[in-house]
Amino acid sequence: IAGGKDTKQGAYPWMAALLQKAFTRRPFCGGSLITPVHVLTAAHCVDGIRLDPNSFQVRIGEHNFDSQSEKEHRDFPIRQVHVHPDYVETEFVIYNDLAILELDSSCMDEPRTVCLPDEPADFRNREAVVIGWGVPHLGGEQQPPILQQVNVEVFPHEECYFMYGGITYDHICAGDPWSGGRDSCQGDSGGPLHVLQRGKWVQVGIVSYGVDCGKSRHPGVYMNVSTYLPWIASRLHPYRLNEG
Ligand code: 4AZ
Repeated sequence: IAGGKDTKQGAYPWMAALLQKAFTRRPFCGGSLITPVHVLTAAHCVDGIRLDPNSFQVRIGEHNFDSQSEKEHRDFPIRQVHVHPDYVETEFVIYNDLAILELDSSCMDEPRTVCLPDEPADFRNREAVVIGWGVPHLGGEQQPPILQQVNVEVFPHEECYFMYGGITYDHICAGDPWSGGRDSCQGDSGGPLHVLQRGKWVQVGIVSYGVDCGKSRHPGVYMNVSTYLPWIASRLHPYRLNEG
């Protein structure tokens, strides 16, 4: 996260950290709990792990990776990886960059899930929050131990298209419309972009890519959750979207 600040512990209980079992000190990607056993993330995060899901795990409830004291988190094995069938990376654009991980999560106590939009909607000009343990700048700097958050504005599709040719209505851009500075960055991929709507957090985007981080006129590119509701719902059986 560029230009962010520390989150409060427990503020985003649906935040998932994707971990290599061989290196659990920092996550390689984020994700979000959308049912008690399903994590929404980016396809480019997990495309490779389909080969060996046993060497990865999902951590829920982490806040500070460097703290020994607070042990609120739990790690879950991955039972199944569903990558969107039309996921593809071209030179300038990533299409359908989303995936769902099914967790092996018998008896998760009080799972807290994030809501998805009830129906397709346009969130242009809305203030949103993106969270993650990604780097603050591309190159050099390290991933922070504490989950970061930053406010970004959702761009109208036309403006996003103007800056990133090739994007579709399946993408949304979000960032600081004036000066840059506030953005997601490497390591935040797969994590949620959400808006507070009538007291509920609703996830509108999945961190996907961008040109650099926090550069003005180069907002972050997110997958537009709104346009994927049917596919997402189809992968959750027997669970349903926005239950509970
Ligand atoms: C990355 O490399 C990445 N500024 C993620 C998000 C953004 C840029 C790069 C958006 O994973």
